[in-house]
Amino acid sequence: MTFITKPKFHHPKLPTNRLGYTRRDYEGAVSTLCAGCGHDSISAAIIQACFELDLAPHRIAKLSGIGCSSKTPTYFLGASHGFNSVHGRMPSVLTGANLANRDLIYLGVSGDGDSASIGLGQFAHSIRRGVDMLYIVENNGVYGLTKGQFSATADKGSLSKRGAANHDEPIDLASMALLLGASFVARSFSGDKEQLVPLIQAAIRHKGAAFIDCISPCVAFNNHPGSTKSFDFVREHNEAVNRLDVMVDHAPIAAQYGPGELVEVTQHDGTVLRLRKLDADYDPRDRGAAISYLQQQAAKGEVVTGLLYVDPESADLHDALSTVATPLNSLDDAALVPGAKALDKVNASLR
Ligand SMILES: Cc1ncc(C[n+]2csc(CCOP(=O)(O)OP(=O)(O)O)c2C)c(N)n1
Ligand code: SF4
Ligand SMILES: [Mg+2]
Repeated sequence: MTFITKPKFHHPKLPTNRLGYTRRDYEGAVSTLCAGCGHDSISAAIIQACFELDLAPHRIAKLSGIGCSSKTPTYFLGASHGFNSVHGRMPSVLTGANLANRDLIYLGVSGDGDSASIGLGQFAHSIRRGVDMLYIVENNGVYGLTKGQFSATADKGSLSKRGAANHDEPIDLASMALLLGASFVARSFSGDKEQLVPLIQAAIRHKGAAFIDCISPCVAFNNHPGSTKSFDFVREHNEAVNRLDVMVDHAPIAAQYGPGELVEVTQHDGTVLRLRKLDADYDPRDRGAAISYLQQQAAKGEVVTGLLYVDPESADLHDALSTVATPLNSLDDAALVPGAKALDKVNASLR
């Protein structure tokens, strides 16, 4: 993969976070994506979210598949662990890494082709198993990297750049994630950083499978009239159900939002999600209602965004499997080779 390294110098007065890092310390190589690609805005949102959460870059592992979206981990968190896997196979690689070392923060970055087309099975199983991760799909409705074929998230009737209509029903990944049992589900838009940054922060602090479907227009192949994944279409049909402030242990990361009823949800690690309701009837703690709301609004051509669902009592795959708390590479010989007596005991318990 080609990339251009960014010069490391920066202004000595750049603000630092509680770890002493500047925002620049969370950047990666210079992006080689098309100018204006939505994916670059998502990279910028991830950089801001991690800087503000005071995360040590070496504590994060970013994994991806293949596609323009899957290239983006090269452009953020240059000092973090990274693994660029095979098309559609990121979820199983992430699951394996997470099982081997639960001490890292896992960030899965994928595209709509990568997750809804070739990787649909992998997406589904990582979500239903409750792998502790933020899984983000940079959803542009096309295979950008291979020059604009419809992906499985393209809306029925949506037009390609050359005017051909898509005849297939779309897969709505947010609805699927809800059906599959994800304990955190959100949808956002690459052009709305105010909404996206706190959603990323809340998802990172969430325990279990957190999924964000982020509409991210492809300016080269899917930003024309007739596309339902263009900047203009999403701006005109964006219906945000709530706005979010994330309060971590030390101080609130506050955003400026208009009036509305406030709801507070405390997550497993003490993070408080302060939600300002924009739709008075929407309750993000009701999975069934979220699923039907998404379907109703999709039928009207609306793109519902915001925190769609959160389970504050969430559990993850390690809880289900009762795995050892220590990362496997830190276990000593006594733990790894407990001896014949321990083996006999295990065998006896299985008879
Ligand atoms: C096994 C396999 N099949 C097909 C391809 C070709 N291929 C590369 S990227 C891609 C689609 C990428 O689309 P998406 O995941 O939506 O990412 P985008 O480029 O739109 O961000 C395809 C079909 C491949 N690399 N490997
Ligand atoms: S082809 Fe589309 S998805 Fe790929 S970099 Fe260009 S604008 Fe982005
Ligand atoms: Mg795509």
